[in-house]
Amino acid sequence: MTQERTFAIIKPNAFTDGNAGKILARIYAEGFTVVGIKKLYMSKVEAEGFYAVHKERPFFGELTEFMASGPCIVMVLEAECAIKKWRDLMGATNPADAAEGTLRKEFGASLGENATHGSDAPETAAFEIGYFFSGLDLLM
Ligand code: 3AN
Repeated sequence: MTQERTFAIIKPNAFTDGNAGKILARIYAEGFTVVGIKKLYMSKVEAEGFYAVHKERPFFGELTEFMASGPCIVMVLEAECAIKKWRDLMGATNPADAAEGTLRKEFGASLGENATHGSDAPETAAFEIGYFFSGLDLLM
C-alpha cells in the first residue's frame, strides 16, 4: 500500500470559530497520520505567494485578504491516496454544495470562508508542503 502526503489548512474562519479541535479529531478518526502541524498567521504577501496560481482570478484579492485575516493551522497529512481522501472529507468548494458529513458542510461559512484547504494534485502538494515545511519539520 502506497502512502501519499497532502497539504491541508484549517482556515482562519474555522480557527477563530474554535473548530480546529473538531476538525483535527475528524482527521485522526479518518485514519490520517499528521506528519507536520503548526499554527501561523500568514501575511498578505505570504498568502499571495501560496495562492500565486490563482493570481489572475477575480477573487484573488478577497481570497488572500481572508487568508491573512487571522491565524490558521497548516498540516501535512499522510494516508493511502491522501490527496483524494482529504478532498473527499472536505467536500465541495462551496459549503452550500458540500455533502452532509463533510467538513465544509459543517464548518464552512461561504465559498471564500470554506473552513479548509487541500492540495488538488501531487505537484501542488509538493509545492504547498515545501512552502510551509522543511524536511526537518516532517521527521516521524
Ligand atoms: P479548492 O480549494 O476546492 O480546490 P479552488 O481551487 O477552485 O477550490 O479555489 C481556491 C480557493 O479560492 C478556494 N479554497 C476558495 O475558498 C476560494 N474561492 C474560489 N472561488 C471563489 C470565489 N468566487 N470567491 C471567493 N473565494 C473563492
